[in-house]
Amino acid sequence: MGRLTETLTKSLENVVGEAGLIRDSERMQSYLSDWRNAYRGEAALVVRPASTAEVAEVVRLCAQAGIALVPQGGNTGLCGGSIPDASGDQVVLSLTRMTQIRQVDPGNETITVEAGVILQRLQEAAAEAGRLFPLSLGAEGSCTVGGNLATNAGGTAVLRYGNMRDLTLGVEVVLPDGRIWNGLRGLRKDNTGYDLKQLFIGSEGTLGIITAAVLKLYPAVRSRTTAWVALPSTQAAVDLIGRMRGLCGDRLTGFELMSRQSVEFVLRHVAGCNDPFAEVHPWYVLIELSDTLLDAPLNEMLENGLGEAFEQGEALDAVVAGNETQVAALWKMREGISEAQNHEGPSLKHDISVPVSSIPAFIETADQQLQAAFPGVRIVAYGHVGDGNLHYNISKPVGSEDAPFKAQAEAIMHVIYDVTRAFAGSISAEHGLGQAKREAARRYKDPLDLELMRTLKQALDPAGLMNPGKLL
Ligand code: FAD
Ligand code: 2HG
Ligand code: ZN
Repeated sequence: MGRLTETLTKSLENVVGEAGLIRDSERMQSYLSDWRNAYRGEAALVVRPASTAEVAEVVRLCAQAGIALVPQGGNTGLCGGSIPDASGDQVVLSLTRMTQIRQVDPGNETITVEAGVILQRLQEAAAEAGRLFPLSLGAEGSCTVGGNLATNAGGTAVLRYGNMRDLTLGVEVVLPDGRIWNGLRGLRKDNTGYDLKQLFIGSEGTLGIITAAVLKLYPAVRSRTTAWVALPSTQAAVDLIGRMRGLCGDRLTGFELMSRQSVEFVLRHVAGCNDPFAEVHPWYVLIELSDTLLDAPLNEMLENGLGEAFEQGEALDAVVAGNETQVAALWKMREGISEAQNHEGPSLKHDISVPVSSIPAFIETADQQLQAAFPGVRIVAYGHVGDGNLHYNISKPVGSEDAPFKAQAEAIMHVIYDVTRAFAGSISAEHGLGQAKREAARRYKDPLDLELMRTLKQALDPAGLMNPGKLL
């Protein structure tokens, strides 16, 4: 790897202007660690190009000099993928100045946006056009389209609309040598060979810099109903989602599972959250139904489904939000878990997926093995039931110190990932591998998967300058 020289810095400044370069150590800090402070690195420079042409020129100049680049969007990723290493030789390439909404095409039901557009801004732009962009996740006020694409983000509406891969028709990418690949096609049918865009989606910045994308739009939602339901078990959650799907079909747009431990953390740490029930229950789900029709009879459907669930013993208690404020309050309890867990000391995150039907057995097995091997650790299990995606996170035992708990992190991870493997699951459902799970992937992924991935990496980035040390 090369090192940044004063001459190259000057050349980069000529490309991006003074506003596009950060050299000052204090101003650089927010680009060098993630929001949890779980990962920290150093950088020679932060470059913030404002157009695809500028990105291409920055990449070309760095490639010539052998300088490694770390693409970064909103820096909300949970696996340290956007954080440079400790060498201080890497350059952070931030896309946050690329914020144009290039085109809204209602006839084609598409929107073309640049990589630095914040997800929430994209949702708003879709709404302004009378449409829905359905990707939704807790970090939507800060994460960017480029980061969503590079991690193939999921979130809370995947059961109805799919993840970022499913929502994308085309991408524009600056390749590791600085050439611009224009894959910005808004086509739903295109069988002219390999689907190249899919290579870049989920590649976590290791194959090129995504600069723009053509994304699918959906009809706007005009009716919505949201409920918070207490359940006796995780099997009840699996039964209930099947029941609600049978009754409501695609109107089921959210089904989020939370353990009591997760909810307790939120009640303790997130201002304005209150338990809707007087009694304590072991599990909860947040159910959302939505429809494009105004005044769709969603409450009736929900009540029918819940009525059956109460009869079958699947549900123990339920509240239905009566207005938008109550809807927001219920979602805040769900979306607040990640932040709340930070207040309980270091959290070990395991973003796993198993077949939906295996969720109860997975949780039972992992709980038993963990409690036997690491007595007192607190299991914070929650997630997106419809996708089989659990955030099976762990907090340290009450009253214990951080250091001995952190020392057990790898052993805890192996217990959880061994159980995940036993249920034919994935060790990263939606957050990616980044630097956090690179080693785990070597242990848990098929060696041939890894070999094929290395072949692609070698073909596209032979010098290894795109986000080295991440994913592979
Ligand atoms: P960053 O964190 O900046 O980068 C993430 C990765 O993408 C890095 O490897 C980086 O190098 C690469 N990258 C970024 N931009 C580009 C680009 N333009 N070209 C190439 N590579 C690039 N994720 C989910 O899937 N579902 C959730 O429900 C969810 N909830 C979250 C809740 C909270 C509170 C938080 C903090 C995070 C959550 N996430 C969730 C994590 C999620 O991955 C990110 O929020 C988001 O997708 C990353 O976007 P970003 O712009 O912040 O990317
Ligand atoms: C969520 O679903 C996110 O809330 C974050 O994916 C999960 O913090 C986590 O572990
Ligand atoms: Zn999630």
